[in-house]
Amino acid sequence: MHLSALTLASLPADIHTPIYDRRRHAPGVVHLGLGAFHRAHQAMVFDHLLTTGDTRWGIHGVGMTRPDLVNLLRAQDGLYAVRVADGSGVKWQVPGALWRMNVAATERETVVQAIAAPATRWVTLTVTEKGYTPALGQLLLDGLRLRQQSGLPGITVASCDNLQGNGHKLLALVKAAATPQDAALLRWLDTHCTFPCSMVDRIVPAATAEVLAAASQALGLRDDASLSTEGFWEWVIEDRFADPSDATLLQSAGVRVTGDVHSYEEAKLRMLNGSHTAMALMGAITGRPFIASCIGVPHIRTFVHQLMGQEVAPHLSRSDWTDYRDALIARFGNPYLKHSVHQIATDSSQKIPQRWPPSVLGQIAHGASFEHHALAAAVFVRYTLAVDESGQAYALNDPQAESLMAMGAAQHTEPEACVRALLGREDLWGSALPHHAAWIARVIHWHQHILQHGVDHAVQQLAGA
Ligand code: CS2
Repeated sequence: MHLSALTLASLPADIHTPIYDRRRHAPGVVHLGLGAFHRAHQAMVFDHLLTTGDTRWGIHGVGMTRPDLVNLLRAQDGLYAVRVADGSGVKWQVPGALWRMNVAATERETVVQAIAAPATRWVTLTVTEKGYTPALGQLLLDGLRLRQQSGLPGITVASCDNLQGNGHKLLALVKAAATPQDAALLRWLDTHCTFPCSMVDRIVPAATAEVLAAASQALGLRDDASLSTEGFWEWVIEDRFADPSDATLLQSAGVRVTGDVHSYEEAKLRMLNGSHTAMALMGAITGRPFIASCIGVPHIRTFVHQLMGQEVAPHLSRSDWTDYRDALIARFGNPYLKHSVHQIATDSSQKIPQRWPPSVLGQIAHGASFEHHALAAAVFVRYTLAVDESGQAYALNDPQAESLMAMGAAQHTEPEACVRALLGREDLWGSALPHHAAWIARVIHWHQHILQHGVDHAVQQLAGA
Protein backbone atom coordinates (compact mmCIF):
# COMPACT_ATOMS: atom_id res chain seq x y z
CA MET A 1 0.00 0.00 0.00
CA HIS A 2 1.13 3.54 -0.81
CA LEU A 3 1.31 6.61 1.35
CA SER A 4 -1.76 8.76 0.55
CA ALA A 5 -4.51 10.74 2.25
CA LEU A 6 -6.35 7.46 2.83
CA THR A 7 -3.47 5.62 4.47
CA LEU A 8 -2.07 8.59 6.44
CA ALA A 9 -3.90 7.55 9.62
CA SER A 10 -2.14 4.18 9.65
CA LEU A 11 1.35 5.65 10.12
CA PRO A 12 3.27 4.91 13.34
CA ALA A 13 2.43 7.44 16.07
CA ASP A 14 5.97 8.87 16.31
CA ILE A 15 5.85 10.18 12.74
CA HIS A 16 4.79 13.81 12.58
CA THR A 17 1.86 14.09 10.15
CA PRO A 18 -0.42 16.97 9.05
CA ILE A 19 -3.24 17.62 11.50
CA TYR A 20 -4.95 20.32 9.41
CA ASP A 21 -7.64 20.01 6.76
CA ARG A 22 -5.90 19.76 3.39
CA ARG A 23 -9.04 20.02 1.23
CA ARG A 24 -11.14 22.88 2.50
CA HIS A 25 -8.94 25.83 1.47
CA ALA A 26 -7.33 27.01 -1.75
CA PRO A 27 -3.51 27.16 -1.80
CA GLY A 28 -1.97 30.51 -0.89
CA VAL A 29 1.44 29.75 -2.41
CA VAL A 30 2.32 28.83 -5.98
CA HIS A 31 5.75 27.22 -6.05
CA LEU A 32 7.63 26.92 -9.33
CA GLY A 33 10.27 24.18 -9.41
CA LEU A 34 8.91 21.23 -7.47
CA GLY A 35 12.22 19.48 -6.83
CA ALA A 36 13.57 17.73 -3.77
CA PHE A 37 14.83 20.97 -2.23
CA HIS A 38 11.49 22.75 -1.98
CA ARG A 39 9.74 19.72 -0.56
CA ALA A 40 12.26 19.27 2.25
CA HIS A 41 12.71 22.97 3.01
CA GLN A 42 10.04 25.58 2.31
CA ALA A 43 7.19 23.07 2.19
CA MET A 44 8.14 22.16 5.76
CA VAL A 45 8.13 25.81 6.84
CA PHE A 46 4.67 26.22 5.31
CA ASP A 47 3.60 22.94 6.94
CA HIS A 48 4.59 24.47 10.28
CA LEU A 49 2.50 27.60 9.59
CA LEU A 50 -0.49 25.45 8.57
CA THR A 51 -0.10 23.48 11.79
CA THR A 52 -0.54 26.70 13.76
CA GLY A 53 -3.99 27.04 12.18
CA ASP A 54 -3.11 29.63 9.51
CA THR A 55 -4.76 28.09 6.44
CA ARG A 56 -3.12 30.37 3.85
CA TRP A 57 0.07 28.38 3.28
CA GLY A 58 -1.03 25.41 1.21
CA ILE A 59 1.13 24.98 -1.89
CA HIS A 60 0.22 24.67 -5.54
CA GLY A 61 3.43 22.96 -6.68
CA VAL A 62 4.57 23.31 -10.26
CA GLY A 63 7.11 21.04 -11.91
CA MET A 64 8.67 23.03 -14.74
CA THR A 65 9.21 20.34 -17.38
CA ARG A 66 9.12 16.70 -16.32
CA PRO A 67 5.83 15.04 -15.46
CA ASP A 68 7.24 12.01 -13.57
CA LEU A 69 7.54 13.50 -10.08
CA VAL A 70 4.25 15.38 -10.39
CA ASN A 71 2.54 12.11 -11.35
CA LEU A 72 4.10 10.30 -8.40
CA LEU A 73 3.03 13.02 -6.00
CA ARG A 74 -0.48 13.14 -7.43
CA ALA A 75 -0.82 9.41 -6.84
CA GLN A 76 0.12 10.06 -3.18
CA ASP A 77 -2.16 13.13 -2.76
CA GLY A 78 0.91 15.37 -2.46
CA LEU A 79 2.18 13.45 0.57
CA TYR A 80 5.75 12.21 1.05
CA ALA A 81 8.01 11.43 3.98
CA VAL A 82 11.18 13.31 4.87
CA ARG A 83 13.95 11.71 6.92
CA VAL A 84 15.69 14.39 8.95
CA ALA A 85 18.98 12.88 10.03
CA ASP A 86 22.36 13.93 11.36
CA GLY A 87 24.58 13.47 14.42
CA SER A 88 21.76 14.52 16.71
CA GLY A 89 19.34 11.81 15.61
CA VAL A 90 16.98 10.49 12.97
CA LYS A 91 13.32 11.32 12.62
CA TRP A 92 10.65 11.02 9.97
CA GLN A 93 8.02 13.58 9.11
CA VAL A 94 5.24 13.78 6.53
CA PRO A 95 4.67 17.43 5.57
CA GLY A 96 1.17 18.12 4.29
CA ALA A 97 1.51 21.52 2.63
CA LEU A 98 1.51 20.30 -0.98
CA TRP A 99 -2.11 20.47 -2.10
CA ARG A 100 -2.09 20.74 -5.88
CA MET A 101 0.38 19.82 -8.59
CA ASN A 102 0.87 20.71 -12.25
CA VAL A 103 3.56 20.71 -14.92
CA ALA A 104 4.31 24.11 -16.48
CA ALA A 105 5.46 22.71 -19.83
CA THR A 106 2.17 20.95 -20.54
CA GLU A 107 -0.31 22.77 -18.28
CA ARG A 108 0.83 26.34 -18.67
CA GLU A 109 -2.63 27.90 -18.60
CA THR A 110 -3.43 26.20 -15.27
CA VAL A 111 -0.24 27.66 -13.82
CA VAL A 112 -1.08 31.16 -15.10
CA GLN A 113 -4.55 30.81 -13.54
CA ALA A 114 -2.99 29.65 -10.26
CA ILE A 115 -0.80 32.76 -10.07
CA ALA A 116 -3.94 34.81 -10.70
CA ALA A 117 -6.13 32.89 -8.24
CA PRO A 118 -7.74 35.07 -5.53
CA ALA A 119 -6.26 32.98 -2.69
CA THR A 120 -2.69 33.20 -4.02
CA ARG A 121 -0.49 35.48 -1.89
CA TRP A 122 2.97 34.23 -2.71
CA VAL A 123 4.91 32.76 -5.60
CA THR A 124 8.17 31.06 -4.61
CA LEU A 125 10.74 29.74 -7.05
CA THR A 126 13.49 27.12 -7.11
CA VAL A 127 13.85 26.62 -10.84
CA THR A 128 17.69 26.30 -10.74
CA GLU A 129 20.25 28.66 -12.24
CA LYS A 130 19.42 27.70 -15.80
CA GLY A 131 15.70 28.27 -15.25
CA TYR A 132 16.01 32.07 -15.48
CA THR A 133 14.88 32.31 -19.09
CA PRO A 134 12.56 34.73 -20.91
CA ALA A 135 9.89 31.99 -20.81
CA LEU A 136 9.90 32.18 -17.00
CA GLY A 137 9.54 35.97 -17.08
CA GLN A 138 6.64 35.59 -19.52
CA LEU A 139 4.87 32.98 -17.39
CA LEU A 140 4.99 35.20 -14.31
CA LEU A 141 4.03 38.32 -16.22
CA ASP A 142 1.01 36.55 -17.74
CA GLY A 143 -0.17 35.46 -14.30
CA LEU A 144 0.38 38.90 -12.81
CA ARG A 145 -1.43 40.57 -15.72
CA LEU A 146 -4.51 38.42 -15.03
CA ARG A 147 -4.35 39.40 -11.35
CA GLN A 148 -4.17 43.07 -12.16
CA GLN A 149 -7.03 42.83 -14.68
CA SER A 150 -9.21 41.07 -12.08
CA GLY A 151 -8.52 43.79 -9.52
CA LEU A 152 -6.83 41.38 -7.12
CA PRO A 153 -4.19 42.36 -4.55
CA GLY A 154 -0.51 42.15 -5.42
CA ILE A 155 1.65 39.27 -4.27
CA THR A 156 5.15 38.47 -3.02
CA VAL A 157 7.30 36.78 -5.66
CA ALA A 158 10.31 35.19 -3.98
CA SER A 159 13.17 33.73 -5.97
CA CYS A 160 14.98 31.16 -3.84
CA ASP A 161 17.62 30.02 -6.32
CA ASN A 162 21.38 30.03 -5.74
CA LEU A 163 21.96 33.32 -7.55
CA GLN A 164 23.33 36.52 -6.06
CA GLY A 165 20.57 39.14 -5.96
CA ASN A 166 18.03 36.54 -7.08
CA GLY A 167 15.03 38.83 -6.50
CA HIS A 168 16.52 41.58 -8.66
CA LYS A 169 17.32 39.08 -11.43
CA LEU A 170 13.78 37.75 -11.37
CA LEU A 171 12.16 41.18 -11.43
CA ALA A 172 14.34 42.17 -14.39
CA LEU A 173 13.27 39.03 -16.23
CA VAL A 174 9.58 39.71 -15.60
CA LYS A 175 9.92 43.32 -16.73
CA ALA A 176 11.82 42.25 -19.84
CA ALA A 177 8.78 40.23 -20.89
CA ALA A 178 6.55 43.33 -20.89
CA THR A 179 5.45 45.07 -24.10
CA PRO A 180 4.61 48.78 -24.51
CA GLN A 181 0.94 47.85 -23.81
CA ASP A 182 1.97 46.71 -20.33
CA ALA A 183 2.81 50.16 -18.93
CA ALA A 184 -0.13 50.14 -16.48
CA LEU A 185 0.66 46.56 -15.48
CA LEU A 186 4.25 47.51 -14.67
CA ARG A 187 3.08 50.43 -12.53
CA TRP A 188 0.74 48.06 -10.66
CA LEU A 189 3.56 45.56 -10.27
CA ASP A 190 5.91 48.18 -8.83
CA THR A 191 3.30 49.42 -6.38
CA HIS A 192 1.64 46.18 -5.28
CA CYS A 193 4.04 43.29 -5.81
CA THR A 194 7.44 42.67 -4.22
CA PHE A 195 10.41 40.59 -5.36
CA PRO A 196 12.48 40.09 -2.19
CA CYS A 197 15.92 38.50 -2.47
CA SER A 198 16.33 35.43 -0.39
CA MET A 199 18.90 32.84 0.61
CA VAL A 200 17.76 29.31 1.31
CA ASP A 201 19.94 26.56 2.66
CA ARG A 202 19.42 22.90 3.39
CA ILE A 203 21.23 19.95 1.90
CA VAL A 204 18.62 17.79 0.18
CA PRO A 205 20.06 15.15 -2.14
CA ALA A 206 17.94 13.62 -4.88
CA ALA A 207 16.23 10.56 -3.47
CA THR A 208 18.08 7.26 -3.66
CA ALA A 209 16.83 3.66 -3.55
CA GLU A 210 18.25 3.47 -0.02
CA VAL A 211 16.01 6.32 1.16
CA LEU A 212 12.90 4.86 -0.47
CA ALA A 213 13.62 1.52 1.23
CA ALA A 214 14.20 3.22 4.59
CA ALA A 215 10.94 5.13 4.14
CA SER A 216 8.84 2.05 3.55
CA GLN A 217 10.49 0.47 6.59
CA ALA A 218 9.73 3.49 8.79
CA LEU A 219 6.23 4.15 7.46
CA GLY A 220 5.03 0.61 6.93
CA LEU A 221 3.83 1.97 3.55
CA ARG A 222 5.40 2.47 0.17
CA ASP A 223 6.45 6.06 -0.53
CA ASP A 224 7.96 6.71 -3.97
CA ALA A 225 8.54 10.41 -3.25
CA SER A 226 10.38 10.27 0.07
CA LEU A 227 13.47 12.37 0.75
CA SER A 228 16.39 12.56 3.13
CA THR A 229 17.78 15.77 4.59
CA GLU A 230 19.78 17.22 7.50
CA GLY A 231 18.42 18.92 10.62
CA PHE A 232 19.94 22.25 9.64
CA TRP A 233 17.90 24.66 7.54
CA GLU A 234 18.06 28.37 6.92
CA TRP A 235 15.87 30.82 5.04
CA VAL A 236 16.93 34.44 5.03
CA ILE A 237 14.60 36.80 3.18
CA GLU A 238 14.53 40.50 2.54
CA ASP A 239 11.89 42.38 4.49
CA ARG A 240 9.81 43.34 1.46
CA PHE A 241 6.44 41.63 1.37
CA ALA A 242 3.25 42.49 -0.49
CA ASP A 243 1.55 41.83 2.85
CA PRO A 244 3.93 43.31 5.45
CA SER A 245 2.39 41.23 8.25
CA ASP A 246 4.02 38.14 6.70
CA ALA A 247 7.34 39.22 8.23
CA THR A 248 6.30 38.39 11.80
CA LEU A 249 4.61 35.18 10.73
CA LEU A 250 7.65 33.89 8.89
CA GLN A 251 9.87 34.84 11.82
CA SER A 252 7.64 32.80 14.10
CA ALA A 253 8.39 29.80 11.87
CA GLY A 254 12.16 30.30 12.14
CA VAL A 255 12.76 32.34 8.98
CA ARG A 256 15.23 35.22 9.26
CA VAL A 257 13.67 38.42 7.90
CA THR A 258 16.25 41.13 7.34
CA GLY A 259 17.25 44.16 5.33
CA ASP A 260 20.57 42.54 4.48
CA VAL A 261 20.22 39.28 2.58
CA HIS A 262 23.29 40.06 0.49
CA SER A 263 25.84 39.05 3.12
CA TYR A 264 24.09 35.72 3.70
CA GLU A 265 23.79 35.05 -0.02
CA GLU A 266 27.44 35.73 -0.74
CA ALA A 267 28.68 33.64 2.18
CA LYS A 268 26.48 30.72 1.25
CA LEU A 269 27.23 30.80 -2.47
CA ARG A 270 31.00 31.07 -2.08
CA MET A 271 31.59 29.00 1.07
CA LEU A 272 29.00 26.21 0.83
CA ASN A 273 28.24 26.07 -2.88
CA GLY A 274 31.80 26.98 -3.93
CA SER A 275 33.21 24.11 -1.83
CA HIS A 276 30.47 21.81 -3.11
CA THR A 277 31.40 22.40 -6.73
CA ALA A 278 35.12 21.89 -6.04
CA MET A 279 34.48 18.62 -4.18
CA ALA A 280 31.90 17.41 -6.69
CA LEU A 281 34.34 17.78 -9.60
CA MET A 282 37.15 16.14 -7.62
CA GLY A 283 34.84 13.30 -6.65
CA ALA A 284 33.68 12.78 -10.23
CA ILE A 285 37.29 12.42 -11.44
CA THR A 286 38.61 10.32 -8.56
CA GLY A 287 35.58 8.01 -8.44
CA ARG A 288 34.28 9.13 -5.03
CA PRO A 289 30.50 9.04 -5.32
CA PHE A 290 29.32 11.31 -2.50
CA ILE A 291 30.27 14.60 -0.86
CA ALA A 292 30.70 12.73 2.43
CA SER A 293 33.22 10.42 0.73
CA CYS A 294 35.19 13.49 -0.45
CA ILE A 295 35.24 15.45 2.81
CA GLY A 296 36.21 12.21 4.59
CA VAL A 297 39.57 12.24 2.77
CA PRO A 298 42.04 14.20 4.95
CA HIS A 299 43.71 16.15 2.13
CA ILE A 300 40.39 17.12 0.53
CA ARG A 301 39.08 18.17 3.92
CA THR A 302 42.18 20.33 4.48
CA PHE A 303 41.85 21.76 0.98
CA VAL A 304 38.21 22.77 1.58
CA HIS A 305 39.08 24.20 4.99
CA GLN A 306 41.83 26.32 3.42
CA LEU A 307 39.78 27.30 0.39
CA MET A 308 37.11 28.78 2.64
CA GLY A 309 39.39 30.30 5.26
CA GLN A 310 42.15 31.68 3.05
CA GLU A 311 40.47 32.59 -0.23
CA VAL A 312 36.74 33.00 0.36
CA ALA A 313 36.30 34.38 3.88
CA PRO A 314 38.53 37.48 3.51
CA HIS A 315 36.01 38.93 1.02
CA LEU A 316 32.79 38.23 2.88
CA SER A 317 30.76 40.86 4.66
CA ARG A 318 29.93 38.24 7.31
CA SER A 319 32.36 38.23 10.22
CA ASP A 320 31.25 35.00 11.92
CA TRP A 321 32.81 32.92 9.18
CA THR A 322 35.01 30.60 11.28
CA ASP A 323 31.95 29.07 12.94
CA TYR A 324 30.21 29.01 9.58
CA ARG A 325 33.15 27.21 7.93
CA ASP A 326 33.41 24.61 10.68
CA ALA A 327 29.67 23.98 10.64
CA LEU A 328 29.79 23.48 6.87
CA ILE A 329 32.57 20.93 7.10
CA ALA A 330 30.52 18.99 9.66
CA ARG A 331 27.42 19.21 7.42
CA PHE A 332 29.37 17.93 4.38
CA GLY A 333 30.34 14.87 6.41
CA ASN A 334 26.76 13.91 7.39
CA PRO A 335 26.77 10.14 6.76
CA TYR A 336 23.01 10.02 6.17
CA LEU A 337 23.19 12.29 3.12
CA LYS A 338 24.17 10.32 0.06
CA HIS A 339 24.74 13.52 -1.87
CA SER A 340 25.94 12.47 -5.29
CA VAL A 341 28.93 14.38 -6.68
CA HIS A 342 27.47 14.03 -10.17
CA GLN A 343 24.25 15.67 -9.00
CA ILE A 344 26.19 18.70 -7.76
CA ALA A 345 28.44 18.74 -10.84
CA THR A 346 25.28 19.05 -12.94
CA ASP A 347 25.08 22.46 -14.63
CA SER A 348 28.54 23.49 -13.42
CA SER A 349 28.73 26.07 -16.22
CA GLN A 350 25.75 27.83 -14.61
CA LYS A 351 27.02 27.49 -11.05
CA ILE A 352 30.70 28.43 -11.28
CA PRO A 353 30.04 32.14 -12.02
CA GLN A 354 28.40 32.75 -8.61
CA ARG A 355 30.63 30.35 -6.69
CA TRP A 356 34.28 30.96 -7.62
CA PRO A 357 35.21 34.13 -9.57
CA PRO A 358 34.15 36.64 -6.87
CA SER A 359 36.68 35.12 -4.44
CA VAL A 360 39.44 34.91 -7.06
CA LEU A 361 38.89 38.57 -7.96
CA GLY A 362 38.92 39.47 -4.27
CA GLN A 363 42.27 37.73 -3.80
CA ILE A 364 43.68 39.41 -6.91
CA ALA A 365 42.60 42.83 -5.65
CA HIS A 366 44.46 42.16 -2.39
CA GLY A 367 47.52 40.71 -4.06
CA ALA A 368 46.75 37.44 -2.27
CA SER A 369 47.05 33.84 -3.41
CA PHE A 370 44.28 32.15 -5.38
CA GLU A 371 45.95 28.72 -5.62
CA HIS A 372 42.99 26.75 -4.28
CA HIS A 373 40.62 28.23 -6.79
CA ALA A 374 43.20 27.77 -9.56
CA LEU A 375 43.43 24.10 -8.63
CA ALA A 376 39.63 23.84 -8.58
CA ALA A 377 39.45 25.45 -12.03
CA ALA A 378 42.05 22.94 -13.29
CA VAL A 379 39.90 20.14 -11.89
CA PHE A 380 36.98 21.59 -13.83
CA VAL A 381 39.05 21.52 -17.03
CA ARG A 382 39.96 17.89 -16.35
CA TYR A 383 36.28 17.15 -15.65
CA THR A 384 35.31 18.10 -19.22
CA LEU A 385 37.10 14.94 -20.44
CA ALA A 386 34.08 12.99 -19.16
CA VAL A 387 36.15 10.04 -18.04
CA ASP A 388 37.49 9.46 -14.53
CA GLU A 389 41.01 8.54 -13.50
CA SER A 390 40.27 4.83 -13.64
CA GLY A 391 38.96 5.13 -17.20
CA GLN A 392 35.27 5.06 -16.32
CA ALA A 393 33.16 7.35 -18.53
CA TYR A 394 30.57 9.70 -16.99
CA ALA A 395 28.07 12.09 -18.52
CA LEU A 396 28.38 15.86 -18.38
CA ASN A 397 24.89 17.00 -17.51
CA ASP A 398 25.08 20.66 -18.44
CA PRO A 399 23.39 22.95 -20.96
CA GLN A 400 26.91 23.76 -22.19
CA ALA A 401 28.09 20.12 -22.20
CA GLU A 402 28.73 19.98 -25.91
CA SER A 403 30.86 23.11 -26.15
CA LEU A 404 32.72 22.37 -22.89
CA MET A 405 33.62 18.86 -24.03
CA ALA A 406 34.68 20.13 -27.44
CA MET A 407 36.99 22.69 -25.81
CA GLY A 408 38.46 20.21 -23.35
CA ALA A 409 38.75 17.18 -25.63
CA ALA A 410 42.39 17.62 -26.69
CA GLN A 411 43.77 18.35 -23.21
CA HIS A 412 46.16 15.38 -23.21
CA THR A 413 47.84 16.49 -26.43
CA GLU A 414 47.36 20.27 -26.22
CA PRO A 415 46.83 20.97 -22.51
CA GLU A 416 47.65 24.66 -22.58
CA ALA A 417 45.40 25.47 -25.50
CA CYS A 418 42.50 23.65 -23.85
CA VAL A 419 42.95 25.43 -20.52
CA ARG A 420 43.17 28.77 -22.31
CA ALA A 421 40.03 28.05 -24.32
CA LEU A 422 37.98 27.01 -21.28
CA LEU A 423 39.27 29.86 -19.12
CA GLY A 424 38.50 32.30 -21.92
CA ARG A 425 34.78 31.82 -21.50
CA GLU A 426 33.24 34.96 -20.04
CA ASP A 427 29.96 33.13 -19.42
CA LEU A 428 31.78 31.12 -16.74
CA TRP A 429 34.49 33.42 -15.43
CA GLY A 430 33.24 36.95 -16.09
CA SER A 431 35.01 39.62 -18.08
CA ALA A 432 38.24 40.13 -16.09
CA LEU A 433 39.62 36.65 -15.33
CA PRO A 434 39.90 35.52 -18.96
CA HIS A 435 42.55 38.23 -19.40
CA HIS A 436 44.42 37.70 -16.15
CA ALA A 437 47.76 36.15 -17.11
CA ALA A 438 48.80 35.02 -13.61
CA TRP A 439 45.46 33.32 -13.01
CA ILE A 440 45.68 31.47 -16.31
CA ALA A 441 49.28 30.47 -15.62
CA ARG A 442 48.40 28.94 -12.25
CA VAL A 443 45.47 26.99 -13.69
CA ILE A 444 47.78 25.69 -16.43
CA HIS A 445 50.26 24.68 -13.74
CA TRP A 446 47.73 22.70 -11.70
CA HIS A 447 46.18 21.20 -14.78
CA GLN A 448 49.59 19.81 -15.86
CA HIS A 449 50.07 18.45 -12.37
CA ILE A 450 46.68 16.75 -12.45
CA LEU A 451 47.30 15.16 -15.84
CA GLN A 452 50.69 13.85 -14.74
CA HIS A 453 50.05 12.81 -11.14
CA GLY A 454 46.30 12.83 -10.61
CA VAL A 455 43.87 15.02 -8.68
CA ASP A 456 44.73 13.58 -5.25
CA HIS A 457 48.43 14.24 -5.68
CA ALA A 458 47.76 17.85 -6.66
CA VAL A 459 45.40 18.42 -3.74
CA GLN A 460 47.84 16.79 -1.35
CA GLN A 461 50.65 18.97 -2.55
CA LEU A 462 48.67 22.20 -2.16
CA ALA A 463 46.86 21.31 1.06
CA GLY A 464 50.09 20.06 2.68
CA ALA A 465 52.05 23.16 1.72
C1 CS2 B 1 24.43 22.19 -4.38
C2 CS2 B 1 23.21 22.83 -3.73
O1 CS2 B 1 23.57 20.99 -6.21
C3 CS2 B 1 24.25 21.96 -5.87
O2 CS2 B 1 24.74 22.74 -6.67
O3 CS2 B 1 25.57 22.96 -4.15
O4 CS2 B 1 22.04 22.25 -4.16
C4 CS2 B 1 23.30 22.80 -2.20
O5 CS2 B 1 23.16 21.49 -1.72
C5 CS2 B 1 22.24 23.69 -1.57
O6 CS2 B 1 22.36 24.97 -2.09
C6 CS2 B 1 22.36 23.69 -0.05
O7 CS2 B 1 21.54 24.65 0.50
